Amino acid sequence: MSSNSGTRAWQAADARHHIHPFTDAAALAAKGARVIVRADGVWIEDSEGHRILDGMAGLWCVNVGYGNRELAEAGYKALCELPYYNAFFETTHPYAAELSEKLASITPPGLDRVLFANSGSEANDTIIKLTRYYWNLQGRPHKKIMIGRKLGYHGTTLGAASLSGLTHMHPQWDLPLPGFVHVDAPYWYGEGGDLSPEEFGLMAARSLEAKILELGAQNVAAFIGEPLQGAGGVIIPPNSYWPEIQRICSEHDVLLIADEVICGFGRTGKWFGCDTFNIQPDFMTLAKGLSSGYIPISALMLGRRVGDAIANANEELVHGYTYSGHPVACAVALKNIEILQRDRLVEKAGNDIGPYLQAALGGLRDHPLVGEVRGMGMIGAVELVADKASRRHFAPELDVGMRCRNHCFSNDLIMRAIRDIMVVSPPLTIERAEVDELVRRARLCLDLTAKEISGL
Ligand code: PXG
Repeated sequence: MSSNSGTRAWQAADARHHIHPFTDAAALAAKGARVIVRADGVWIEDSEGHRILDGMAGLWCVNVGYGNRELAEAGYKALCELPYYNAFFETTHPYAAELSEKLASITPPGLDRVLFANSGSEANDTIIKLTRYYWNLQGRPHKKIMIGRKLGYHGTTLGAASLSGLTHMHPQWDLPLPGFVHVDAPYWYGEGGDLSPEEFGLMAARSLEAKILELGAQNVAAFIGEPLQGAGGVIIPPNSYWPEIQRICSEHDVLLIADEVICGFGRTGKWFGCDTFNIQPDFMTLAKGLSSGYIPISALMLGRRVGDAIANANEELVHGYTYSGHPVACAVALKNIEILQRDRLVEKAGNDIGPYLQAALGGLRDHPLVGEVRGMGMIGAVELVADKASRRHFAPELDVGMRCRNHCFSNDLIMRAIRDIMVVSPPLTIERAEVDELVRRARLCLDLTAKEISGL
């Protein structure tokens, strides 16, 4: 699959018929989308034969890297044996039963029950429903308000987008829905001013307490947060933040939801962000790394109090998707977890390739555009600023991050630009030489960006 005429035909078909996610359709149609035809390891290849270093593991999801035959074979075997069956009417299948048990064993203690869905958005939507149901079961039907955070990302269904605090996600759809509010993010580099990170972390956490008191704890159902915020700009909370959030949720009887869609399955250097930050949640959202993105599947883990309440409700749970716990998806997820365990990929993210990646990215600190390099495990961010000392950003209309991203794209490197924050989140299987190459290309693109903006 590599030819110029093929490229043009695919681009034309795509431009005419395919509406892309998070994309200005007309602008892309005028340019033509880059056609990705295959992938292996940390490399993707386009229809013109360019090999591109994928510093983002797709959309933060291909944790075991591309081209893993074992995952392909696990999916194929399940497709042959049991291509479909469901768990609606008194049936189950080995794949869902085994994956449920496996997830209960690898997630933190207490998270022993699971529901399956097909995407992070669906899983978070399901959590909104179960949160409502839980408080109804407790005889406290007024506890319904959901609190998310500014710069939080939880998906794009009506409910998940309402939880999200990236404000550009709301106006097109008249969101957020009633009953969804947002509090401060622990974004010290951008908003911490003269406070120390620890002071700022406490302050950001206490914006949750202030909001609960303002709304009345009797009306607040749950707080949702990503252990570290991914799509909001790789915001790593100061150490003071999560213990204070945990105290506040517990004191005010507010359920705590950890959205692990990006953090889960080794990304932060431990199995879950909750392990890294020592969080004890009532719900945990899993997707992406659960199957390394090879097939759509998501899961939500229930902590003891919600799990017990729902499992012992003695009535039908009126919820489910045709593809909840799809056998092929469960088979791939099971094999994926087996590979992560067998090849010690999470441990390596924590104490081998992860620290190597962080040190290599840290080498970019001396670049004139770079205000901060931060990261942990296999996630990293390079924040570009106009002035290092005062942490002053460029004017948003200069689109410095997008300019840098475009240079990366032209130089066969995928980095994600979030505002002026350049993000990497490569497969956990990336090798040291590939990390070096990633950082070499990143520096080149930072140079090109600096040159471009100096001419503006
Ligand atoms: N929660 C978190 C923390 C996420 O990062 C979702 C939920 C939603 O998952 P689904 O499977 O419904 O997409 C996500 C997804 C980006 C980007 O460019 C990030 C995500 C998805 C697409 C793009 O940063 N995160």
